[in-house]
Amino acid sequence: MQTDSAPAASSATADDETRSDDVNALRRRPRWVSGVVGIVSSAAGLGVAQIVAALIAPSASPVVAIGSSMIDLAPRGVKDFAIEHFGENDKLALSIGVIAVLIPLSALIGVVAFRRVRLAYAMVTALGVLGAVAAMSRPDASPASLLPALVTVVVGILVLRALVNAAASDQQPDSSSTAGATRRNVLIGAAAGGAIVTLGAGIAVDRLTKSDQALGRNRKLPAPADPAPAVPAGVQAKANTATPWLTKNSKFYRVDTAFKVPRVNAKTWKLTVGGMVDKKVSLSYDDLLAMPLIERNITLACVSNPVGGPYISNGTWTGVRLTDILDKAGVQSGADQLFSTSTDGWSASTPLATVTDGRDAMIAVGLNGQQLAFERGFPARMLVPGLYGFVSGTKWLTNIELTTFAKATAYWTERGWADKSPIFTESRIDVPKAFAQLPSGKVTVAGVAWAQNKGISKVEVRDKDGDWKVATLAADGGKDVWRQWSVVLELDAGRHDLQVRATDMTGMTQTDQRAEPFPKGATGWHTITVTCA
Ligand SMILES: Nc1nc2c(c(=O)[nH]1)N[C@H]1C(S)=C(S)[C@@H](COP(=O)(O)O)O[C@H]1N2
Ligand SMILES: [Mo]
Repeated sequence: MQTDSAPAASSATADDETRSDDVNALRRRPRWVSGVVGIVSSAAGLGVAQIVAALIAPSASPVVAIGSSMIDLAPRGVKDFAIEHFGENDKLALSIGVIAVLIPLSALIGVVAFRRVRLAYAMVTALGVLGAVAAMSRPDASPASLLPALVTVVVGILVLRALVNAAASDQQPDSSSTAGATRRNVLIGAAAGGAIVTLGAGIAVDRLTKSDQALGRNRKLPAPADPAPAVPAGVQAKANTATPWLTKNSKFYRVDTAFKVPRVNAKTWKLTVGGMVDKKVSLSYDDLLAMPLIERNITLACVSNPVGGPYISNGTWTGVRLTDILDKAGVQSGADQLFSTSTDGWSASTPLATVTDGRDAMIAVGLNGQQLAFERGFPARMLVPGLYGFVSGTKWLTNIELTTFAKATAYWTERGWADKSPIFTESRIDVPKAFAQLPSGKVTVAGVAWAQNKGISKVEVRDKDGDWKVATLAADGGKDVWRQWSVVLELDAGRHDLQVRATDMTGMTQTDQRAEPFPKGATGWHTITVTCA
Protein backbone atom coordinates (compact mmCIF):
# COMPACT_ATOMS: atom_id res chain seq x y z
CA MET A 1 0.00 0.00 0.00
CA GLN A 2 1.30 3.44 -0.90
CA THR A 3 1.71 6.14 1.66
CA ASP A 4 1.36 9.90 1.34
CA SER A 5 5.09 10.43 1.72
CA ALA A 6 5.82 8.10 -1.19
CA PRO A 7 3.34 9.04 -3.86
CA ALA A 8 3.07 7.15 -7.12
CA ALA A 9 5.64 8.08 -9.70
CA SER A 10 2.90 8.56 -12.29
CA SER A 11 2.21 11.98 -13.78
CA ALA A 12 -0.16 14.29 -11.94
CA THR A 13 -3.32 12.26 -11.54
CA ALA A 14 -6.53 13.37 -9.95
CA ASP A 15 -5.42 11.44 -6.91
CA ASP A 16 -2.15 13.34 -6.54
CA GLU A 17 -3.85 16.66 -7.03
CA THR A 18 -6.17 15.87 -4.19
CA ARG A 19 -3.30 15.02 -1.91
CA SER A 20 -1.35 18.17 -2.67
CA ASP A 21 -4.34 20.14 -1.49
CA ASP A 22 -4.68 18.29 1.74
CA VAL A 23 -3.65 21.12 4.00
CA ASN A 24 -6.09 23.61 2.52
CA ALA A 25 -8.83 21.08 2.23
CA LEU A 26 -8.52 19.87 5.77
CA ARG A 27 -8.69 23.38 7.10
CA ARG A 28 -11.71 24.51 5.13
CA ARG A 29 -13.88 21.55 4.28
CA PRO A 30 -16.57 20.84 6.84
CA ARG A 31 -16.06 17.27 7.99
CA TRP A 32 -19.61 16.16 7.17
CA VAL A 33 -18.93 16.80 3.48
CA SER A 34 -16.39 13.96 3.40
CA GLY A 35 -18.86 11.64 5.12
CA VAL A 36 -21.67 12.53 2.73
CA VAL A 37 -19.35 12.01 -0.23
CA GLY A 38 -18.61 8.49 1.04
CA ILE A 39 -22.25 7.63 1.71
CA VAL A 40 -23.42 9.00 -1.66
CA SER A 41 -20.73 6.98 -3.48
CA SER A 42 -21.74 3.75 -1.72
CA ALA A 43 -25.44 4.38 -2.32
CA ALA A 44 -24.81 4.98 -6.02
CA GLY A 45 -22.66 1.84 -6.33
CA LEU A 46 -25.09 -0.37 -4.45
CA GLY A 47 -28.07 1.14 -6.27
CA VAL A 48 -26.71 0.35 -9.71
CA ALA A 49 -25.73 -3.11 -8.44
CA GLN A 50 -29.32 -3.57 -7.28
CA ILE A 51 -30.60 -2.89 -10.81
CA VAL A 52 -28.07 -5.26 -12.35
CA ALA A 53 -28.91 -7.94 -9.77
CA ALA A 54 -32.66 -7.56 -10.30
CA LEU A 55 -32.17 -8.16 -14.00
CA ILE A 56 -29.69 -11.03 -13.98
CA ALA A 57 -29.07 -12.56 -10.55
CA PRO A 58 -31.43 -11.51 -7.72
CA SER A 59 -29.55 -13.26 -4.91
CA ALA A 60 -26.26 -11.69 -6.05
CA SER A 61 -27.04 -8.15 -4.90
CA PRO A 62 -24.13 -7.48 -2.53
CA VAL A 63 -26.35 -6.45 0.40
CA VAL A 64 -28.61 -9.47 -0.04
CA ALA A 65 -25.70 -11.87 -0.56
CA ILE A 66 -23.86 -10.62 2.53
CA GLY A 67 -27.06 -10.70 4.64
CA SER A 68 -27.83 -14.25 3.46
CA SER A 69 -24.30 -15.44 4.15
CA MET A 70 -24.38 -13.91 7.62
CA ILE A 71 -27.48 -15.98 8.38
CA ASP A 72 -25.83 -19.20 7.15
CA LEU A 73 -22.58 -18.51 9.00
CA ALA A 74 -24.18 -17.36 12.26
CA PRO A 75 -23.46 -19.66 15.18
CA ARG A 76 -26.46 -21.58 16.49
CA GLY A 77 -26.91 -19.35 19.55
CA VAL A 78 -27.42 -16.32 17.32
CA LYS A 79 -30.44 -17.92 15.64
CA ASP A 80 -31.96 -18.66 19.05
CA PHE A 81 -31.23 -15.11 20.16
CA ALA A 82 -32.69 -13.60 16.99
CA ILE A 83 -35.87 -15.62 17.14
CA GLU A 84 -36.30 -14.88 20.84
CA HIS A 85 -35.72 -11.14 20.62
CA PHE A 86 -36.87 -10.18 17.14
CA GLY A 87 -39.28 -13.05 16.42
CA GLU A 88 -40.54 -12.82 12.88
CA ASN A 89 -38.82 -9.44 12.46
CA ASP A 90 -35.41 -11.12 12.57
CA LYS A 91 -34.70 -10.34 8.88
CA LEU A 92 -35.73 -6.71 9.39
CA ALA A 93 -33.36 -6.53 12.36
CA LEU A 94 -30.54 -7.92 10.21
CA SER A 95 -31.28 -5.45 7.39
CA ILE A 96 -31.15 -2.58 9.84
CA GLY A 97 -27.91 -4.03 11.21
CA VAL A 98 -26.34 -4.26 7.74
CA ILE A 99 -27.34 -0.66 6.95
CA ALA A 100 -26.18 0.50 10.37
CA VAL A 101 -22.74 -0.91 9.52
CA LEU A 102 -22.71 0.32 5.90
CA ILE A 103 -23.51 3.98 6.63
CA PRO A 104 -20.64 4.75 9.04
CA LEU A 105 -18.29 2.56 6.99
CA SER A 106 -19.15 4.53 3.83
CA ALA A 107 -18.73 7.81 5.70
CA LEU A 108 -15.31 6.60 6.85
CA ILE A 109 -14.38 5.77 3.25
CA GLY A 110 -15.36 9.34 2.36
CA VAL A 111 -13.13 10.79 5.09
CA VAL A 112 -10.24 8.56 4.05
CA ALA A 113 -10.76 9.53 0.39
CA PHE A 114 -9.80 13.16 1.04
CA ARG A 115 -6.51 12.11 2.65
CA ARG A 116 -5.44 8.94 0.89
CA VAL A 117 -7.73 8.39 -2.02
CA ARG A 118 -6.14 5.10 -3.05
CA LEU A 119 -6.70 3.66 0.39
CA ALA A 120 -10.36 4.62 -0.02
CA TYR A 121 -10.48 2.84 -3.40
CA ALA A 122 -8.91 -0.18 -1.76
CA MET A 123 -11.59 -0.12 0.93
CA VAL A 124 -14.36 0.04 -1.69
CA THR A 125 -12.69 -2.82 -3.55
CA ALA A 126 -12.38 -4.89 -0.36
CA LEU A 127 -16.10 -4.44 0.26
CA GLY A 128 -16.76 -5.44 -3.34
CA VAL A 129 -14.66 -8.56 -2.92
CA LEU A 130 -16.64 -9.41 0.21
CA GLY A 131 -19.88 -8.97 -1.76
CA ALA A 132 -18.52 -11.07 -4.62
CA VAL A 133 -17.41 -13.90 -2.32
CA ALA A 134 -20.81 -13.85 -0.61
CA ALA A 135 -22.62 -13.84 -3.97
CA MET A 136 -20.52 -16.71 -5.33
CA SER A 137 -21.19 -18.78 -2.21
CA ARG A 138 -24.97 -18.62 -2.72
CA PRO A 139 -26.39 -21.95 -3.88
CA ASP A 140 -27.78 -20.46 -7.09
CA ALA A 141 -24.52 -18.67 -7.97
CA SER A 142 -23.32 -18.47 -11.56
CA PRO A 143 -20.50 -16.45 -13.11
CA ALA A 144 -23.06 -13.65 -13.62
CA SER A 145 -23.31 -13.38 -9.83
CA LEU A 146 -19.96 -11.54 -9.87
CA LEU A 147 -21.39 -8.67 -11.87
CA PRO A 148 -23.35 -6.78 -9.18
CA ALA A 149 -20.30 -6.62 -6.88
CA LEU A 150 -18.09 -5.55 -9.78
CA VAL A 151 -20.59 -2.82 -10.69
CA THR A 152 -20.67 -1.65 -7.07
CA VAL A 153 -16.90 -1.21 -7.05
CA VAL A 154 -16.68 0.53 -10.43
CA VAL A 155 -19.59 2.92 -9.86
CA GLY A 156 -18.61 3.48 -6.23
CA ILE A 157 -15.04 4.43 -7.16
CA LEU A 158 -16.07 6.61 -10.11
CA VAL A 159 -18.55 8.61 -8.04
CA LEU A 160 -16.11 8.86 -5.15
CA ARG A 161 -13.37 10.10 -7.46
CA ALA A 162 -15.63 12.66 -9.14
CA LEU A 163 -16.88 14.03 -5.83
CA VAL A 164 -13.44 14.16 -4.22
CA ASN A 165 -12.01 15.99 -7.23
CA ALA A 166 -14.92 18.42 -7.32
CA ALA A 167 -14.71 19.19 -3.64
CA ALA A 168 -10.91 19.50 -3.78
CA SER A 169 -10.97 21.91 -6.76
CA ASP A 170 -13.39 24.06 -4.79
CA GLN A 171 -10.64 24.48 -2.27
CA GLN A 172 -8.14 25.96 -4.76
CA PRO A 173 -6.82 29.26 -3.37
CA ASP A 174 -7.97 31.12 -6.51
CA SER A 175 -11.56 29.95 -6.37
CA SER A 176 -13.85 32.31 -4.52
CA SER A 177 -15.11 30.51 -1.46
CA THR A 178 -18.79 31.32 -2.13
CA ALA A 179 -18.66 30.04 -5.70
CA GLY A 180 -16.77 26.98 -4.49
CA ALA A 181 -19.30 26.23 -1.80
CA THR A 182 -22.18 26.62 -4.26
CA ARG A 183 -20.55 24.34 -6.78
CA ARG A 184 -19.80 21.77 -4.12
CA ASN A 185 -23.39 21.82 -2.87
CA VAL A 186 -24.75 21.43 -6.38
CA LEU A 187 -22.42 18.50 -7.04
CA ILE A 188 -23.16 16.71 -3.81
CA GLY A 189 -26.86 17.40 -4.27
CA ALA A 190 -26.76 16.02 -7.82
CA ALA A 191 -24.82 12.97 -6.77
CA ALA A 192 -27.11 12.32 -3.82
CA GLY A 193 -30.12 12.73 -6.10
CA GLY A 194 -28.53 10.35 -8.58
CA ALA A 195 -27.87 7.80 -5.87
CA ILE A 196 -31.46 7.97 -4.64
CA VAL A 197 -32.89 7.69 -8.16
CA THR A 198 -30.61 4.73 -8.85
CA LEU A 199 -31.67 2.93 -5.69
CA GLY A 200 -35.32 3.68 -6.42
CA ALA A 201 -34.99 2.45 -10.00
CA GLY A 202 -33.33 -0.71 -8.73
CA ILE A 203 -36.23 -1.45 -6.43
CA ALA A 204 -38.75 -0.65 -9.18
CA VAL A 205 -37.03 -2.94 -11.70
CA ASP A 206 -36.95 -5.64 -9.03
CA ARG A 207 -40.72 -5.32 -8.45
CA LEU A 208 -41.66 -5.16 -12.14
CA THR A 209 -39.66 -8.17 -13.20
CA LYS A 210 -41.11 -10.08 -10.28
CA SER A 211 -44.80 -9.23 -10.14
CA ASP A 212 -47.18 -11.97 -9.00
CA GLN A 213 -48.48 -12.25 -12.54
CA ALA A 214 -45.04 -12.52 -14.12
CA LEU A 215 -44.22 -15.33 -11.70
CA GLY A 216 -47.48 -17.24 -12.09
CA ARG A 217 -48.87 -16.41 -8.65
CA ASN A 218 -52.21 -15.18 -9.95
CA ARG A 219 -54.01 -18.48 -10.40
CA LYS A 220 -56.97 -20.18 -8.85
CA LEU A 221 -56.04 -23.63 -7.57
CA PRO A 222 -57.91 -26.58 -9.12
CA ALA A 223 -60.58 -28.09 -6.85
CA PRO A 224 -59.07 -30.84 -4.69
CA ALA A 225 -59.98 -34.38 -5.77
CA ASP A 226 -59.93 -35.30 -2.09
CA PRO A 227 -61.20 -32.32 -0.06
CA ALA A 228 -60.52 -31.77 3.64
CA PRO A 229 -62.88 -33.66 5.95
CA ALA A 230 -65.70 -31.46 7.22
CA VAL A 231 -64.64 -29.58 10.33
CA PRO A 232 -67.02 -30.45 13.16
CA ALA A 233 -68.88 -27.60 14.83
CA GLY A 234 -67.26 -26.51 18.07
CA VAL A 235 -63.55 -26.94 17.28
CA GLN A 236 -63.19 -23.42 18.65
CA ALA A 237 -63.42 -23.27 22.44
CA LYS A 238 -65.57 -20.19 23.11
CA ALA A 239 -63.36 -19.34 26.07
CA ASN A 240 -60.23 -19.27 23.91
CA THR A 241 -60.60 -15.71 22.71
CA ALA A 242 -56.87 -15.48 21.95
CA THR A 243 -56.30 -18.21 19.37
CA PRO A 244 -58.54 -18.92 16.35
CA TRP A 245 -58.65 -22.65 15.55
CA LEU A 246 -57.78 -21.89 11.92
CA THR A 247 -54.91 -19.46 11.49
CA LYS A 248 -55.36 -16.73 8.88
CA ASN A 249 -52.70 -16.70 6.15
CA SER A 250 -51.48 -13.32 7.35
CA LYS A 251 -51.20 -14.55 10.96
CA PHE A 252 -49.48 -17.86 10.19
CA TYR A 253 -46.11 -17.99 11.93
CA ARG A 254 -43.06 -17.77 9.68
CA VAL A 255 -39.59 -19.17 10.26
CA ASP A 256 -36.83 -19.50 7.68
CA THR A 257 -33.27 -18.49 6.92
CA ALA A 258 -34.18 -16.40 3.86
CA PHE A 259 -32.80 -12.88 4.23
CA LYS A 260 -34.71 -11.98 1.08
CA VAL A 261 -37.82 -14.07 0.42
CA PRO A 262 -37.22 -16.01 -2.81
CA ARG A 263 -39.72 -14.96 -5.49
CA VAL A 264 -39.59 -18.11 -7.56
CA ASN A 265 -41.01 -18.10 -11.08
CA ALA A 266 -43.57 -20.90 -11.23
CA LYS A 267 -43.47 -20.76 -15.03
CA THR A 268 -39.89 -21.99 -15.17
CA TRP A 269 -39.74 -23.81 -11.81
CA LYS A 270 -39.20 -27.57 -11.70
CA LEU A 271 -39.39 -30.10 -8.91
CA THR A 272 -36.95 -32.93 -9.48
CA VAL A 273 -36.91 -36.23 -7.62
CA GLY A 274 -33.70 -38.22 -7.88
CA GLY A 275 -31.13 -40.23 -5.99
CA MET A 276 -32.04 -43.82 -5.11
CA VAL A 277 -34.94 -44.05 -7.56
CA ASP A 278 -35.63 -46.17 -10.63
CA LYS A 279 -36.36 -43.15 -12.77
CA LYS A 280 -35.60 -39.50 -12.21
CA VAL A 281 -38.77 -37.41 -12.17
CA SER A 282 -39.10 -33.75 -13.13
CA LEU A 283 -42.38 -31.92 -12.60
CA SER A 284 -43.42 -28.43 -13.66
CA TYR A 285 -45.95 -26.38 -11.69
CA ASP A 286 -48.59 -27.33 -14.26
CA ASP A 287 -47.65 -31.01 -13.97
CA LEU A 288 -48.10 -30.76 -10.21
CA LEU A 289 -51.48 -29.01 -10.42
CA ALA A 290 -52.65 -31.60 -12.93
CA MET A 291 -52.14 -34.42 -10.38
CA PRO A 292 -54.96 -35.33 -7.94
CA LEU A 293 -54.91 -32.77 -5.12
CA ILE A 294 -55.66 -33.54 -1.50
CA GLU A 295 -56.74 -30.97 1.06
CA ARG A 296 -56.02 -31.43 4.78
CA ASN A 297 -56.10 -29.50 8.03
CA ILE A 298 -52.61 -29.67 9.51
CA THR A 299 -51.00 -27.82 12.41
CA LEU A 300 -47.39 -26.92 11.65
CA ALA A 301 -44.94 -26.30 14.48
CA CYS A 302 -41.37 -25.05 14.73
CA VAL A 303 -38.73 -26.85 16.76
CA SER A 304 -37.57 -23.42 18.00
CA ASN A 305 -40.91 -22.80 19.68
CA PRO A 306 -40.30 -22.40 23.41
CA VAL A 307 -42.84 -23.87 25.85
CA GLY A 308 -45.89 -21.58 25.56
CA GLY A 309 -44.48 -19.94 22.43
CA PRO A 310 -46.13 -18.66 19.23
CA TYR A 311 -44.36 -20.66 16.48
CA ILE A 312 -47.29 -22.96 15.75
CA SER A 313 -50.25 -22.39 13.43
CA ASN A 314 -53.08 -24.37 11.90
CA GLY A 315 -54.14 -24.23 8.27
CA THR A 316 -55.98 -25.99 5.48
CA TRP A 317 -53.33 -27.18 3.06
CA THR A 318 -53.77 -28.26 -0.55
CA GLY A 319 -51.20 -30.42 -2.25
CA VAL A 320 -50.12 -33.56 -4.02
CA ARG A 321 -49.64 -36.70 -1.97
CA LEU A 322 -45.91 -37.23 -1.62
CA THR A 323 -46.35 -40.97 -2.19
CA ASP A 324 -47.99 -40.26 -5.57
CA ILE A 325 -44.79 -38.52 -6.60
CA LEU A 326 -42.49 -41.16 -5.09
CA ASP A 327 -44.47 -43.84 -6.96
CA LYS A 328 -43.69 -42.10 -10.24
CA ALA A 329 -39.97 -42.29 -9.43
CA GLY A 330 -39.89 -45.74 -7.83
CA VAL A 331 -37.95 -45.67 -4.55
CA GLN A 332 -35.15 -48.21 -4.40
CA SER A 333 -34.57 -50.38 -1.37
CA GLY A 334 -31.96 -49.08 1.04
CA ALA A 335 -33.11 -45.46 0.92
CA ASP A 336 -34.20 -44.17 4.34
CA GLN A 337 -34.19 -40.42 3.85
CA LEU A 338 -35.79 -37.74 1.72
CA PHE A 339 -33.24 -34.97 1.41
CA SER A 340 -35.18 -31.96 0.20
CA THR A 341 -33.58 -28.73 -1.03
CA SER A 342 -34.94 -25.25 -1.61
CA THR A 343 -34.04 -22.80 -4.37
CA ASP A 344 -32.01 -20.85 -1.81
CA GLY A 345 -29.95 -23.87 -0.82
CA TRP A 346 -31.60 -24.71 2.50
CA SER A 347 -32.18 -28.42 3.13
CA ALA A 348 -34.14 -30.80 5.34
CA SER A 349 -33.81 -34.49 6.13
CA THR A 350 -37.06 -36.42 6.40
CA PRO A 351 -37.28 -40.10 7.36
CA LEU A 352 -38.75 -41.98 4.38
CA ALA A 353 -40.83 -44.05 6.82
CA THR A 354 -42.74 -40.95 7.98
CA VAL A 355 -43.77 -40.24 4.41
CA THR A 356 -44.90 -43.75 3.50
CA ASP A 357 -46.66 -44.80 6.72
CA GLY A 358 -50.06 -43.56 5.57
CA ARG A 359 -50.07 -40.04 6.98
CA ASP A 360 -50.91 -37.12 4.69
CA ALA A 361 -47.39 -36.07 3.71
CA MET A 362 -47.68 -33.75 0.72
CA ILE A 363 -46.10 -31.31 -1.64
CA ALA A 364 -48.28 -28.36 -0.70
CA VAL A 365 -49.28 -25.76 -3.27
CA GLY A 366 -51.98 -23.95 -1.32
CA LEU A 367 -52.87 -22.67 2.14
CA ASN A 368 -56.46 -21.87 3.10
CA GLY A 369 -57.64 -22.11 -0.50
CA GLN A 370 -55.02 -19.83 -2.07
CA GLN A 371 -51.74 -20.40 -3.83
CA LEU A 372 -48.90 -20.28 -1.31
CA ALA A 373 -47.64 -16.81 -0.48
CA PHE A 374 -44.02 -16.16 -1.46
CA GLU A 375 -42.90 -16.31 2.18
CA ARG A 376 -44.88 -19.54 2.62
CA GLY A 377 -42.78 -21.30 -0.05
CA PHE A 378 -44.39 -20.54 -3.43
CA PRO A 379 -44.68 -22.38 -5.76
CA ALA A 380 -44.48 -25.53 -3.62
CA ARG A 381 -43.25 -26.76 -0.26
CA MET A 382 -43.11 -30.02 1.61
CA LEU A 383 -45.32 -30.82 4.58
CA VAL A 384 -45.27 -33.93 6.79
CA PRO A 385 -47.81 -33.98 9.63
CA GLY A 386 -46.14 -34.84 12.93
CA LEU A 387 -42.65 -33.57 12.09
CA TYR A 388 -41.23 -30.18 13.00
CA GLY A 389 -40.84 -27.85 10.04
CA PHE A 390 -37.05 -28.01 9.98
CA VAL A 391 -37.09 -31.72 9.08
CA SER A 392 -40.06 -31.70 6.74
CA GLY A 393 -41.38 -28.29 5.69
CA THR A 394 -38.99 -27.27 2.90
CA LYS A 395 -40.31 -24.09 1.27
CA TRP A 396 -39.37 -23.04 -2.29
CA LEU A 397 -38.84 -26.76 -2.79
CA THR A 398 -36.86 -27.66 -5.89
CA ASN A 399 -35.30 -31.09 -5.36
CA ILE A 400 -35.96 -34.26 -3.40
CA GLU A 401 -33.13 -36.74 -3.24
CA LEU A 402 -33.78 -40.30 -2.04
CA THR A 403 -30.75 -41.17 0.05
CA THR A 404 -29.68 -42.39 3.50
CA PHE A 405 -29.11 -40.62 6.82
CA ALA A 406 -25.56 -42.00 6.71
CA LYS A 407 -24.86 -40.17 3.45
CA ALA A 408 -26.54 -36.77 3.64
CA THR A 409 -26.85 -34.21 6.45
CA ALA A 410 -29.27 -31.29 6.23
CA TYR A 411 -28.88 -27.58 7.02
CA TRP A 412 -29.82 -27.50 10.72
CA THR A 413 -28.34 -30.92 11.47
CA GLU A 414 -24.98 -29.58 10.29
CA ARG A 415 -25.48 -26.90 12.94
CA GLY A 416 -26.07 -29.39 15.74
CA TRP A 417 -29.84 -29.87 15.64
CA ALA A 418 -31.46 -33.31 15.44
CA ASP A 419 -31.82 -35.16 12.13
CA LYS A 420 -35.15 -36.86 12.90
CA SER A 421 -37.54 -34.75 14.89
CA PRO A 422 -41.14 -35.68 15.64
CA ILE A 423 -43.28 -32.97 17.23
CA PHE A 424 -43.67 -33.45 20.98
CA THR A 425 -47.10 -33.65 22.58
CA GLU A 426 -47.55 -30.21 24.08
CA SER A 427 -50.07 -27.70 25.37
CA ARG A 428 -50.32 -23.96 25.91
CA ILE A 429 -52.43 -21.66 28.06
CA ASP A 430 -53.80 -18.76 25.95
CA VAL A 431 -56.38 -17.31 28.39
CA PRO A 432 -55.83 -15.60 30.78
CA LYS A 433 -52.64 -13.81 29.73
CA ALA A 434 -49.56 -14.31 31.87
CA PHE A 435 -49.41 -11.83 34.79
CA ALA A 436 -53.11 -10.98 34.43
CA GLN A 437 -54.83 -9.34 37.42
CA LEU A 438 -58.16 -11.08 37.94
CA PRO A 439 -61.05 -11.01 40.37
CA SER A 440 -60.90 -14.05 42.64
CA GLY A 441 -63.53 -16.77 42.30
CA LYS A 442 -64.30 -18.63 39.10
CA VAL A 443 -61.53 -18.14 36.52
CA THR A 444 -61.83 -19.58 33.01
CA VAL A 445 -58.58 -21.00 31.63
CA ALA A 446 -58.35 -21.95 27.95
CA GLY A 447 -55.76 -22.86 25.38
CA VAL A 448 -54.57 -25.35 22.79
CA ALA A 449 -52.91 -28.77 22.90
CA TRP A 450 -51.31 -30.71 20.08
CA ALA A 451 -49.88 -34.11 19.25
CA GLN A 452 -49.77 -34.21 15.46
CA ASN A 453 -50.22 -37.64 13.86
CA LYS A 454 -51.60 -38.89 17.19
CA GLY A 455 -54.35 -36.60 18.41
CA ILE A 456 -55.16 -35.25 21.88
CA SER A 457 -57.17 -37.34 24.33
CA LYS A 458 -56.96 -35.31 27.56
CA VAL A 459 -55.88 -31.93 28.90
CA GLU A 460 -55.46 -31.18 32.60
CA VAL A 461 -54.94 -27.89 34.35
CA ARG A 462 -53.99 -27.07 37.93
CA ASP A 463 -53.05 -24.32 40.27
CA LYS A 464 -49.44 -25.46 40.84
CA ASP A 465 -49.13 -27.94 43.69
CA GLY A 466 -52.92 -28.35 43.69
CA ASP A 467 -54.86 -31.20 42.07
CA TRP A 468 -55.13 -31.57 38.32
CA LYS A 469 -58.54 -30.75 36.91
CA VAL A 470 -59.60 -32.32 33.60
CA ALA A 471 -60.41 -29.65 30.99
CA THR A 472 -63.32 -29.78 28.57
CA LEU A 473 -61.99 -30.56 25.09
CA ALA A 474 -63.42 -28.66 22.13
CA ALA A 475 -64.49 -30.77 19.14
CA ASP A 476 -61.77 -32.87 17.52
CA GLY A 477 -60.69 -31.52 14.11
CA GLY A 478 -58.43 -34.50 13.35
CA LYS A 479 -55.26 -36.12 14.62
CA ASP A 480 -52.96 -33.72 12.76
CA VAL A 481 -54.44 -30.52 14.21
CA TRP A 482 -54.29 -28.88 17.58
CA ARG A 483 -57.22 -29.17 19.92
CA GLN A 484 -58.71 -26.38 21.96
CA TRP A 485 -59.75 -26.81 25.58
CA SER A 486 -61.11 -24.84 28.53
CA VAL A 487 -61.71 -25.28 32.23
CA VAL A 488 -63.03 -23.20 35.12
CA LEU A 489 -60.86 -23.04 38.24
CA GLU A 490 -61.81 -21.62 41.62
CA LEU A 491 -59.02 -19.21 42.62
CA ASP A 492 -58.78 -17.30 45.88
CA ALA A 493 -57.03 -13.95 46.36
CA GLY A 494 -53.28 -13.97 45.82
CA ARG A 495 -50.75 -15.32 43.35
CA HIS A 496 -51.38 -18.47 41.34
CA ASP A 497 -49.16 -20.46 39.00
CA LEU A 498 -51.41 -22.14 36.46
CA GLN A 499 -50.09 -25.22 34.70
CA VAL A 500 -51.29 -27.36 31.83
CA ARG A 501 -50.40 -30.80 30.53
CA ALA A 502 -51.77 -32.86 27.65
CA THR A 503 -52.15 -36.57 27.01
CA ASP A 504 -52.17 -37.86 23.44
CA MET A 505 -54.17 -40.68 21.88
CA THR A 506 -51.34 -43.15 22.55
CA GLY A 507 -51.94 -42.53 26.26
CA MET A 508 -48.67 -40.65 26.70
CA THR A 509 -48.79 -37.61 28.99
CA GLN A 510 -46.38 -34.82 28.14
CA THR A 511 -43.27 -34.78 30.27
CA ASP A 512 -42.67 -32.15 32.93
CA GLN A 513 -38.94 -32.35 32.16
CA ARG A 514 -37.90 -28.88 31.02
CA ALA A 515 -35.87 -28.88 27.81
CA GLU A 516 -34.77 -25.99 25.62
CA PRO A 517 -35.72 -26.04 21.91
CA PHE A 518 -32.17 -27.13 20.98
CA PRO A 519 -31.61 -29.77 19.66
CA LYS A 520 -34.99 -31.47 19.19
CA GLY A 521 -37.76 -29.31 20.61
CA ALA A 522 -38.78 -27.79 23.95
CA THR A 523 -40.59 -29.84 26.58
CA GLY A 524 -42.14 -29.07 29.95
CA TRP A 525 -45.48 -27.87 31.28
CA HIS A 526 -46.50 -24.38 30.27
CA THR A 527 -46.93 -22.38 33.46
CA ILE A 528 -48.26 -18.83 33.82
CA THR A 529 -48.57 -16.61 36.85
CA VAL A 530 -51.75 -14.64 37.55
CA THR A 531 -52.81 -12.60 40.55
CA CYS A 532 -56.32 -12.58 41.94
CA ALA A 533 -57.71 -9.76 44.04
N1 LIG B 1 -36.38 -23.15 2.26
C1 LIG B 1 -36.63 -23.17 3.57
N2 LIG B 1 -37.68 -23.90 4.02
C2 LIG B 1 -37.96 -23.94 5.34
C3 LIG B 1 -37.15 -23.25 6.27
C4 LIG B 1 -36.05 -22.50 5.78
O1 LIG B 1 -35.30 -21.86 6.53
N3 LIG B 1 -35.83 -22.47 4.42
N4 LIG B 1 -37.46 -23.32 7.61
C5 LIG B 1 -38.23 -24.47 8.07
C6 LIG B 1 -38.72 -24.30 9.40
S1 LIG B 1 -37.55 -24.32 10.64
C7 LIG B 1 -40.05 -24.23 9.70
S2 LIG B 1 -40.58 -24.29 11.29
C8 LIG B 1 -41.07 -24.11 8.64
C9 LIG B 1 -41.96 -22.92 8.87
O2 LIG B 1 -42.86 -22.77 7.82
P1 LIG B 1 -43.69 -21.42 7.69
O3 LIG B 1 -42.72 -20.29 7.68
O4 LIG B 1 -44.51 -21.54 6.47
O5 LIG B 1 -44.57 -21.34 8.94
O6 LIG B 1 -40.48 -23.97 7.38
C10 LIG B 1 -39.39 -24.82 7.13
N5 LIG B 1 -39.01 -24.68 5.76
MO1 LIG C 1 -38.62 -24.40 12.58
